[in-house]
Amino acid sequence: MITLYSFGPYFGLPDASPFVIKAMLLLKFAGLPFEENRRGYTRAPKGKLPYIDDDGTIVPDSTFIRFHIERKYGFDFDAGLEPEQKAAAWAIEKMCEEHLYWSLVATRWCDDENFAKGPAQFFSSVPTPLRLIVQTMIRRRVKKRLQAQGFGRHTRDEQDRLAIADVEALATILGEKSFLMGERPCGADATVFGFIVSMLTPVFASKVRPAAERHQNLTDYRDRIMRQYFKS
Ligand SMILES: N[C@@H](CCC(=O)N[C@@H](CS)C(=O)NCC(=O)O)C(=O)O
Repeated sequence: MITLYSFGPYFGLPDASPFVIKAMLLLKFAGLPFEENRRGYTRAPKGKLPYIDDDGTIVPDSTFIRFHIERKYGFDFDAGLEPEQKAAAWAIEKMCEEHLYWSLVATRWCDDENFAKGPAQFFSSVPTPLRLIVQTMIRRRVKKRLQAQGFGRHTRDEQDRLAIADVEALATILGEKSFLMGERPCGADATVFGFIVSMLTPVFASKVRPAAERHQNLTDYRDRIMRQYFKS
C-alpha cells in the first residue's frame, strides 16, 4: 500500500498544497490505491510535502513521485502524446510550479486578511501562548523565501500581472479540449489541476482568481476533474 504524506483538506480543497493535489491525481490517474497520512511533515526528507512511502521506499517531491510511478508500475502518463506535446506539457507544468506557485504563496501568506482566513489555520494545534510567536516566525520565513526567489520583490500589482499572464496562457492552451493535450489527461494535467483548483478557491481574495473565473474552460476543467477523480 502506498502512503501519501499530505497536509489535509483546507480551504475547500482536496489539500492545502497544489503539489499534494498533483500527487493525489497522479496516483489516481495511474489507478494506484493509497492512504493519506497527515502527520508526516516533520519527517519529510526534503522538508516539504508531498512524499510517499511505497512499501518502504520513500519518495519525496511530486515530480519524483511521478517518475517512481512510471518506473515501478510502468504507467505512462503521457501515452499517445507526440514528443512536441510532451515537451510542451513539461514546460506548462514547470510554469505552474516555478512561477505561478509564488503568486499563490504571496496571496495566501503576505496579505493579512488572506493569511488570517488561510495559513493561520495551520497553527491551530500550537498551544495558545506560543501560537502567535510560531505563526510570526514561519510567516517571516515564507516572506524571506519569496524575496530570495525574486517574486516577492515585485509589487502586489506586478505579481498579479505575472500570475494573470500564466492564467491567460493556461486558458489559451486548454482551449476547447477536455484536458491539456486532448481528450485524455496527461501527466501535466495533475499539476495544472492542482494550481487551477487552488487558485479558484473563493477563500482568498486576489485579482488572479477573477481573472481565472472569467475563463469558463478553466472552471469547467476544474469541475470535470473534481467530478471524475475527487468525488466518492
Ligand atoms: N518541488 C516540490 C515542492 C513541494 C512544496 O513546495 N511543498 C510546500 C507546500 S506547497 C511545502 O511543503 N512547504 C513547507 C515548507 O517549505 O516548509 C514538489 O514538487 O513536491
